[in-house]
Parts: sequence; C-alpha cells; structure tokens
Amino acid sequence: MVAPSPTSMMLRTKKTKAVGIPTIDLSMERSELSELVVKACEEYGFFKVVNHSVPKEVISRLEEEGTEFFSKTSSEKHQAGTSTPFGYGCKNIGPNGDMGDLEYLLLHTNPNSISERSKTIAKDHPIKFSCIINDYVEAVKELTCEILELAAEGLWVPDKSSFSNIIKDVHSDSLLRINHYPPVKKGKDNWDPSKLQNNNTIGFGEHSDPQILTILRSNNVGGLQISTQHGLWLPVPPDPNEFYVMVGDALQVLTNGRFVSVRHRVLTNTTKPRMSMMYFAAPPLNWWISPLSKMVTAHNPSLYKPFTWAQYKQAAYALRLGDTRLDQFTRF
Ligand code: GA4
Repeated sequence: MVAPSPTSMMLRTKKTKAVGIPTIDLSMERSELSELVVKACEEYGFFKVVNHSVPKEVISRLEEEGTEFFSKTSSEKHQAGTSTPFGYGCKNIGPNGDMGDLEYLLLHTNPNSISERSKTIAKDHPIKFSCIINDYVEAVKELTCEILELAAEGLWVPDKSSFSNIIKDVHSDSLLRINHYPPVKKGKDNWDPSKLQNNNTIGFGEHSDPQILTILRSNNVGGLQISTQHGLWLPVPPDPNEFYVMVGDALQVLTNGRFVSVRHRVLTNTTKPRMSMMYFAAPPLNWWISPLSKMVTAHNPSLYKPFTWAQYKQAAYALRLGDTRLDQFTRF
C-alpha cells in the first residue's frame, strides 16, 4: 500500500486549481502565523493546527471517559439527562426533527453546570469526571484564544483581544460536545439508497456552527467532510493528536463576512466507531454581535444587523440543522 502524501489529500477543481486543507504549525513565527490564519479563515473557514499547547494526557483522559460512557447500556446513558439541549442524546439533533446516526453528550462549559451534570453522567466518579472536563475545556479555551488573537493581528484589528475577550467572559455560553458514531453496517433496514452519501449513512447532517470558533478533535476514524467554496465535499483525514478549527457564524459576522463559517457534515463508517469532541467557543447570552468597526468602511458597509447571542440562538433553534440562519440578520 502506498503511504498517503500531502498531495494525495488534495482534490482538483475543474479549472485544475488544487484545493487542500490548510495546516498551520503554531510553532512558526508570529507574523507569518497570523497571515496564514487569516488566509485559511477566508478561503475555507477551516484549518488544522499542529504543535498546539494542549497536553496529550488532557486529551486522552477525556477520550477514556467518552469511551467508558458510550459503552454503557442505553438506560444507563439516558440517566445522564435528556438532551433538551444538554445531557445525552441519541439520533435526535435539535428540536425540529433532524436525525443522525450518532449518540452524544452535550454539556455547557460553566464549571457549576459541569459539576451538576457529572453527578448523573459519571455517578461513581463525578469529581474525577468534572475535573477531566474542566481541564480539557481550560486547555482548549486557551488554544482558541491564541488562534483568535492571531486572527485579530492578521486583520490588523487595533486590540488583538477583541475576539478572545468575548469567550474569556465568565458568562460565556461555550459548549462541549462528545459525539459517538457507531459503525453502520449495510443491511436492508438502514441501507435506503436515497439516504446514502457515497455508500455511507449520515452521522451528522450538513450545517455550519452558530458560535465563534469550533475546536474539533477525533479518534483515528474519519467521516468529517467540509464544503469548499467550489461546492466540493472535502474529506478531512482524522488525526487524534491534532485539532481542526472551524469558523462559526458569529465570527463571520464579527469580521463582516471576511471570514466564512464552514459548512460540514459527518458520514458514518461501516466498520469502525468514530468519536469526536468539539469545543464551541461562544459569547455570553446578552452579548451584542455586530462587525468590528475596523471591518466596516464606506466601501464595505456592515452586512449584518446587530443581534444578541441569545437572539441568534433562538433563531438557530427555531430552524432545521441545515438552514442558513444568517439570512435573517443580513442588511441587504
Ligand atoms: C450545531 C453545532 C452544535 O453541535 C450545537 C448544535 C445544536 C444542537 O444539536 O442542539 C443545533 C445545531 C448546532 C444548529 C441548529 C440547531 C441547534 C441543532 C439545531 C437544529 C450544539 C449548536 O450550538 O448548534
């Protein structure tokens, strides 16, 4: 078998322009880094980061907890609370009938909320569980702030903390999600050709994330795909040691459309279980979201009406998963 080379992960568009997922090495020189972050956020709204600061043990401990939780019986898992929206969910995504071939844990990252949830998710070791979640959230939040500061520098925003301060707020509405996609075997019950994508079922349907930034890590099983600006679905190679970064709708607004939120989906594997963990970095509920003044000029007027994060969430939860929610808040 031939080992995959970087070029083998690239696709070509009709005009033979190579498209591939940007990889950003965080140990590089800062000025170069900030330019690369901006470029990736503009072109893909998606990139991979390597040489990040999140300790390996912090990641592996969360992975172990996730594996332990999802191996429980269905009735034990349901005791973690129904996902409306927080707790354990199975197949249902959101309140409007969206379904996927997955199960998940969705948690608010507020430490009090984590401590309460731990009592039902990990009944026999709630304190250990909440420490593992808090350590992961803190480490990934730090990585998120570093990336947001690089983005602000690359955009020449005068205060490089303009984006990161939003998620550092103690009332930030950031979330942590652990998704488990059991393998889906070909069988007469689940193999309806009209519901298949390249012979796989849909684990999590096409959507963009409403928040500022999503930091994703998965085990070694693929399935994630991103939609490029050329309308191609690009498979994302799994890498358990590194993180993928996704621009969310709120960052698209803060940059007045210069960065694009990435549409993505997950297909199930036919033989292996995929587990992924996402940190969704969000503003506090009462935070007003509108383009930073640096991003608005006479030639480039604000594309969006101001709205609070609570208003945006309300709009998101009133729509289907795949709907484009920003349309309701555009000026033109
Ligand atoms: C997508 C990103 C996050 O997973 C999430 C999802 C949320 C949910 O599963 O409850 C939503 C979805 C997500 C976007 C539109 C609404 C809300 C399901 C849904 C139909 C937790 C989030 O914040 O938005």
